[in-house]
Amino acid sequence: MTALAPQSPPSSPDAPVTLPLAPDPANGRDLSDAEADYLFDVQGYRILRNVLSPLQLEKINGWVDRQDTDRLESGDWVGDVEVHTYGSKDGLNFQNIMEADNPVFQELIDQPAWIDQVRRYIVGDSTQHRLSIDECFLNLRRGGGFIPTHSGGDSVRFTGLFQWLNGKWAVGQINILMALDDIGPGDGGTTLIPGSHKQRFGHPLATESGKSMWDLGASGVDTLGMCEVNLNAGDAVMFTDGICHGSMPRTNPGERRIMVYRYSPQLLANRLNYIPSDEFLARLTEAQRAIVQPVPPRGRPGRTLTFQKGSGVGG
Ligand SMILES: O=C(O)CCC(=O)C(=O)O
Ligand SMILES: [Fe+2]
Repeated sequence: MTALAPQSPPSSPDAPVTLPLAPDPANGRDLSDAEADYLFDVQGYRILRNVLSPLQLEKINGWVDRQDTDRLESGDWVGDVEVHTYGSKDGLNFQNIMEADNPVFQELIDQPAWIDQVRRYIVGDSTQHRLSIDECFLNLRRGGGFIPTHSGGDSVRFTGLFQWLNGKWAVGQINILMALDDIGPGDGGTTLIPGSHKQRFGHPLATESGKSMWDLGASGVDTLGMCEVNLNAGDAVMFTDGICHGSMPRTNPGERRIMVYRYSPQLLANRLNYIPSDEFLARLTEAQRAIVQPVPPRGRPGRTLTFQKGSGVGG
């Protein structure tokens, strides 16, 4: 990993580097919109502090504490929330977490702390495009676990689209990754390479081996240029899905708890295609329903849907 000023010098060229909790180029003052846009454009991420209140954290962690996480496995359901994993090491995901039986998960669909920023970069003031939730999950990760490095500007993925076109933003996906407890050294923090949503070359390790960083199982430690994002409980990192990112391995005892709400224009199909339940739709506000189901499904009246266990869910 490489060092980011003004961090203390790493002990070796490969020593992990930690991104500042709140990048502070303005020396404590709030950034103007132009400054914030500039940094988001060139860096591809933004740290959002205290976006979850202590009460929201308590409700979310309380929900997790009530789950039998030692016994649950991929393919199980907790109400309308599906237990899932993207691979053996990335831990347990509670997918479609917005339907979990506590209103806090619903509240976060249009959480004021981030929704306007997200909307602005993805759909702006367009009357044609609508904002939608692409995926939302809560992730638990224990000893040795990490998510391999993935994404980067060299790969063609619509979720990685990041453009300023004809005077407007056109961003394909923005992730809000929230820390549910403090995430520091050894906790398996998210890692990213600032600016790599614009990279033109694949990662050298992948190019040399002819395999993707994901298939190589490269963690943040193995990925040149990675920086570790340390967060306090309630903070979030907002990033374009086009940035090259992954995580450090979890080496501390216990588990890392995070949640990710991903937003996209509605033209990008919902990643795992959970169909919102009628009960859930009924309790959403109009603004939330517009994000959860921007275009209601159409079909012959009376037709019913058949769901297939496990289909389409995987890394
Ligand atoms: O688990 C992490 O820290 C990163 C998750 C991730 O890759 C994502 O949210 O896109
Ligand atoms: Fe990712």
